[in-house]
Amino acid sequence: MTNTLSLEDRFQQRIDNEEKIEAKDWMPDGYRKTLIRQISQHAHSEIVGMLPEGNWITRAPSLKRKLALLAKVQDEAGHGLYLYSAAETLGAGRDELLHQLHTGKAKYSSIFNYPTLTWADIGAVGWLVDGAAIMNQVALCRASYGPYARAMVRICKEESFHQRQGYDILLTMMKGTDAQKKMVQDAVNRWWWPSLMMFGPSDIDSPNSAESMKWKIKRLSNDELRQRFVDMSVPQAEILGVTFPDPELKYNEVTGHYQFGVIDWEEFWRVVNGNGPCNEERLAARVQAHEEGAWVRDAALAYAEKQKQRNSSQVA
Ligand code: BYC
Repeated sequence: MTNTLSLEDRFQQRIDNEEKIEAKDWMPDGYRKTLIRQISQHAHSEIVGMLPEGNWITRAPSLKRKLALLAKVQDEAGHGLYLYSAAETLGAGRDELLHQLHTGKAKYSSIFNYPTLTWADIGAVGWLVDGAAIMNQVALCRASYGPYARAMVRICKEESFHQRQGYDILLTMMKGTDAQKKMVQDAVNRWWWPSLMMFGPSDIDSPNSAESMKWKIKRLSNDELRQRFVDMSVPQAEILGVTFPDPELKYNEVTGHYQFGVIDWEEFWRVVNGNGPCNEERLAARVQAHEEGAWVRDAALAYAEKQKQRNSSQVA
């Protein structure tokens, strides 16, 4: 029997059969474009995500806390690099992606446009922001595109350490003075809603979801992941002894889930569109770091050229 399936149908069949798609396989343009969009936004998020925490490395309260925070921030740089590499396998040049970030054309996670005001914010970021990131990224370990899925496995292992170091910071502070406990509650109040926004718009307002689910890039919808995150976080907050700033948050016996209040989507879009509390500051810091790092890139290129010349003269 001759195979009369179109390239698109055969591709979808591979996806439905849970086969991984690899860099050199045929793929529809839309699949490639969606992956480049999502992976590059994810890479940018890791890189910009270093800034709110980097701000506290010199002010960490002990040597151990400083080491853990340094390691976490370095991990995030590593995640950005794996993800830019995964985007490169799809034909997206790193220079072009960085140009889009530096000129404000590329999106990155809304969450990194909020300030880290106290040491408790570093705990809240680890617990809630990394917690939300893991919830989303564990599902991405099963994404249909091989290079992305494989990068996610290692990233998730590291994120899990990040979340625990954040929770540990908060647990320690909650055993401290009243002022420290107040600081923790204040940080949780400020990070809770932005963490829920990390999962993206509600499913009915999520234009990319239908195709991404069909292509098994996304396995769970924005709302499903957000609900799982709320269900996971409430018992953790109880152990910690903090509350979430949502009077409507309560357990629903019928659904078996915690129901929560309405997310301020106006705030979300304001931040996504460049008008959050720290958008300008974050972009300026990235551009400055890129410019100041030019000599490193030049030196690496000069070294690579030297190696190439040496190797070719040895062959000759
Ligand atoms: N912020 O159709 P939708 C980390 C955009 S870093 C900004 O649902 P999609 C960490 C979305 O891009 C964690 N924009 O989109 C690092 C789309 O715009 P475009 C970052 C957002 O892609 C350092 C439009 O809204 N994680 O872990 O199907 C320290 C409509 O949305 C956001 C990832 O990047 C947002 N929050 O679903 C600590 C995970 N949400 O592109 C921790 C990978 C939505 O059409 N990404 N938008 O112009 C994803 O899983 C998906 O891209 C999303 C959105 C679930 C985020």
